[in-house]
Amino acid sequence: MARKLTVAAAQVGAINRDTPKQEVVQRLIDLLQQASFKNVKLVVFPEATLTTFFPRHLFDTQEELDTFFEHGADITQSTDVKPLFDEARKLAIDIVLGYGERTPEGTGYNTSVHYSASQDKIISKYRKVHLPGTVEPFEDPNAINQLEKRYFTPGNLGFQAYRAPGLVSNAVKSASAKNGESTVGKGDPVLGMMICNDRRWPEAWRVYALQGVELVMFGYNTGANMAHLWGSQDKPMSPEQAEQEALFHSKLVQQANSYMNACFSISSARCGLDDGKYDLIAGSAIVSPEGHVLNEAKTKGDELVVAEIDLSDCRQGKERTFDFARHRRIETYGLIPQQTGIVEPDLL
Ligand code: CDV
Repeated sequence: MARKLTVAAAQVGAINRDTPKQEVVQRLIDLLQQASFKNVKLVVFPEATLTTFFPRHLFDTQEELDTFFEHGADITQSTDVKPLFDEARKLAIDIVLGYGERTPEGTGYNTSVHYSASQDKIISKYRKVHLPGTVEPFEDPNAINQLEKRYFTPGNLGFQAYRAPGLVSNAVKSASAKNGESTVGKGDPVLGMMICNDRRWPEAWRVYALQGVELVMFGYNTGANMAHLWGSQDKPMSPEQAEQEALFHSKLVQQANSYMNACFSISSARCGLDDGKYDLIAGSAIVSPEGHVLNEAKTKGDELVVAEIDLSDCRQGKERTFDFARHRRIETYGLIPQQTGIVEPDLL
């Protein structure tokens, strides 16, 4: 049974430190309107979409830092961002949006939400688990910092898959399921959100895949040249080589994990040259469960990347190549939940 829908990554180009949120939100609305012309039902925006990627900066005051976060329990009511949710409702498009969340208790999270247009509410929230970078800035004043461990607390919501209503036609609902008949692969889409660095960790994908995930969605801010954070100090690369390498790894993890977990994926980049000097890779892409790139960004600016996907294409991988129930051998995977770092075998 075909379960088709048209989806998009809304890639967002340069945002400077002093760019007002209202200006960014207007750009996001423009992308949503383009999506509407192409009959898109679900749009994925990047990680921390609303501002420049602020964890690269050290702030003098908490007050200034707090301007980069959304406050309050419900982002759909946030004054600056409400027009985006209003437009999504009007156009009947679901959106996945990344932002800095400051909870009423004062905790900072790197967060993503799924707003359902048919329900007119947030139906799922994810808080980034794998926070890269450092707490303290690098000593080298020319280094580009990644202070996520300073500004955010690791996500406390786990990798919770969920279903989104109103995206595919003829979805089987619990009330209409016939007794004794399998409903696997027939209901509303099974979705999962991640954020940026999470995409490099196979455990995150596998936890979703164990819940039957059919589409994984994530935004990212990936530096094009982060010499202090990754790569070899002994084998320095040119900025061009470093960007190619970063793009290669981004595609590699998306394609490989989509294939190994038999799911579609949508990645959405915050990209371009922030403040004329902080370079972020582009490369937003929609990938199939067989690991093929269905469509990808051609620019390093605001761009909508669209593809029609058929969720029934996940069945081959889930029922044959990666039929977990028949082929996984959990009695041999004990180290995964027991150990964080590497323990080598004893020396000979
Ligand atoms: N925002 C990120 O999580 N960025 C990381 C970089 C800094 C390692 C990433 O995985 O792309």
